[in-house]
Amino acid sequence: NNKVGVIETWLRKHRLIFTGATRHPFTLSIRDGTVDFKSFKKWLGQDYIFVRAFVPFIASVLVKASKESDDSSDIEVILSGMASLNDEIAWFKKEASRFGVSLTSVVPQKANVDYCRFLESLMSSEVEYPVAMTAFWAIEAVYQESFAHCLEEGSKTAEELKETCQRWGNEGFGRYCQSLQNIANRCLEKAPDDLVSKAEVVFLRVLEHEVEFWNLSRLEA
Ligand code: HMH
Repeated sequence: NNKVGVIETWLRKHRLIFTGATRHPFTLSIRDGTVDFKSFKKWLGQDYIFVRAFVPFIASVLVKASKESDDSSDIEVILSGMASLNDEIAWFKKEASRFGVSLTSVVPQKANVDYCRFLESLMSSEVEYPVAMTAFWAIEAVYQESFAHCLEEGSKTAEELKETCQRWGNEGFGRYCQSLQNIANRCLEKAPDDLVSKAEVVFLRVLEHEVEFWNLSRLEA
């Protein structure tokens, strides 16, 4: 099957918007070694809150898959995503203590609250599996692309931040994102046009939320 997937088509069509999310000034500053550690700490605290809200979202995708998917291996991929979030939450706690960030006193900023609210809207049983799966893939793909770029040849990422970049930029996470993309593509190929359009809008909304989220790292924000 050498058909070009729906997602590849979107990535071409919306290249500039996708690049806006995956080559944001914050992650580019990690890559070129100029990032302010205060910005990094701000992002760390906010992302911990986001990741906690991401767990029930993934659980909702798992429920949709168990009811609507025609391929039982979807469940295993989604479940592995949930398992890695378990790891991730422990990692956030460790990393926060290393950087002196108190996770219990982090106040969620507006962009974070808005993003978590968006996730909640996608948890509704009225949101179809292909649409939710598209969002899931896009959310993970932005982090994968952003942090893999910080580890590429020629990057000047500070030693202290390499572990963070590895978390989302490693090859295994890349393969996991590819699996999510394959699932989303397969679902979208069988979906009626109106659902595909709906998923495309959700994809673009994720990219907007991701940019706003990176913007939270700005100290004046
Ligand atoms: C805001 N988007 C945000 N945080 C994350 N941890 C991910 C995506 C990837 O899991």
